[in-house]
Amino acid sequence: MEEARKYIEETYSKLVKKDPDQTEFLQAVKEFLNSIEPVFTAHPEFIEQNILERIIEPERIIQFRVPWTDDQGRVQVNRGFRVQFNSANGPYKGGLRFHPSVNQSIIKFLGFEQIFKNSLTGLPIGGGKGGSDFDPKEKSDAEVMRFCQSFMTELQRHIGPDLDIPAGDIGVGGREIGYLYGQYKRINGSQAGVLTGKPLMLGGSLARTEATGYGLVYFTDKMLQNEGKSFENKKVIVSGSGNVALYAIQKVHELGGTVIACSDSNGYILDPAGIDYTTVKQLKEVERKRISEYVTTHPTAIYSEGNIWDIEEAYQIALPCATQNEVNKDLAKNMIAQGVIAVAEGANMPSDLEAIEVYRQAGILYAPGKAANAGGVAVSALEMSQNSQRLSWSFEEVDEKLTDIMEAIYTEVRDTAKLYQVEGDFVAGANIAGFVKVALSMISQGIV
Ligand code: NDP
Ligand code: 2IT
Repeated sequence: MEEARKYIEETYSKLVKKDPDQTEFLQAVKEFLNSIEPVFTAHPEFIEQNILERIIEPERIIQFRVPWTDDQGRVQVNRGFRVQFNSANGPYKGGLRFHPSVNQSIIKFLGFEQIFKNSLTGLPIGGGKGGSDFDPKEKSDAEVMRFCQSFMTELQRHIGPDLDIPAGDIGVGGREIGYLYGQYKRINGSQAGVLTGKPLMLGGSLARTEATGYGLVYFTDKMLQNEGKSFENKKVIVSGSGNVALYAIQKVHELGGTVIACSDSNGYILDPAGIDYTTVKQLKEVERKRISEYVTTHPTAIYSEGNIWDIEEAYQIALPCATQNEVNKDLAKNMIAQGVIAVAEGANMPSDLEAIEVYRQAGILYAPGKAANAGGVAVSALEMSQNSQRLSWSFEEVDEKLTDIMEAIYTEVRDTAKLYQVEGDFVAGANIAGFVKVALSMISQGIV
């Protein structure tokens, strides 16, 4: 459809003029725009309503100073962000990332993808994201606490249980959410539902910690089953060793696969006997150490510096669970050369646009993050439900709901791709299915 193509191209070039330096945000928008052209034949009203230009513009961006005092008594200053991207489907929902690389472009790309991911869950949540360039590594608990208190002192005026509900992401886990929650409560009075991913004793949900990694593996399993395949006897590589990676490793082993390697930002470990999940959990979740330490208790494993996707070792399934753009064209080609048949993303945008093209050319199964890693935010939404009802569901109950949600997302993404005549293209399936719901919801609310 000529008109749609022109509309898409014009929208993108306007954005490039406005935000030329926001490379990650432009990349996420480009990936989205590249796949949604088929929508406009069925929905010409999306052009009349200028939905694209509206959806790529955040409803609101909040940026603030976060001053705090380190253990030496020096005053430090970080930058805080919250992007309230789209509330058509419900209150803004999305994590907070604490990492030195955080800037407006990164928070906007994450917030943008969150809109469609949250829409895919089928739960009533809009999209948002936030964070800071604060680096929690090598900081004492007291420093992390003082930082979180300062961060929340500003953020609290912009969020609320029916308005905007942050959670974790890179560098933000139960410890940080606990400190953030404590400060919110101190300023506002008790509000269990204002953050998710809370420690259990503060009203957190069972299975939230595991949800993203488990959900990723449930999704991947469905995708494999559809082709008559499974995790059974497959060799798998998982990048990262944080929250998402850890529980993905555990679930792959439960389903009969063997994870032979995982990583952190310094390097990777290769253990052909299978990565020992309990050692990684102890090292990364409890002791906050480097993955290189794994080899001290597992002498058969090898530690190497560099990118995990450079590994030359036969394996079949790749689960990137670390960070954006960790896989480029050459690394994607290397995956294919090692025999990879499926890539499913636990991280947000871990494959760059050229890597995605390599997967496509090779004809392998490829599940983009906004579909495959939606289990985390889905269980966050279940945490909100439990908080509102003053109930807490059992681990099994939450895990069962998570399984159903991931299956429903898989089916919707697959069937949407088929419906729009791009069968097997899960990028298009996820973008279109997520987008159409949000666009219709925006139109029903008028020009706001
Ligand atoms: P964690 O902070 O728990 O772990 C992040 C992992 O990725 C660590 O092993 C970290 O290594 C590694 N990593 C981080 N930055 C880089 C980098 N620049 N280069 C190489 N490795 C890096 O975060 P999560 O596990 O929560 O998040 C991982 C990914 O999953 C992110 O893309 C996040 O957005 C996404 N995600 C998270 C969800 C959640 O519920 N937590 C939900 C959906 C998606 P190191 O320790 O050395 O920094
Ligand atoms: O990227 C993500 O979906 C998350 N970091 C989880 C967000 C959430 O609100 O649980």
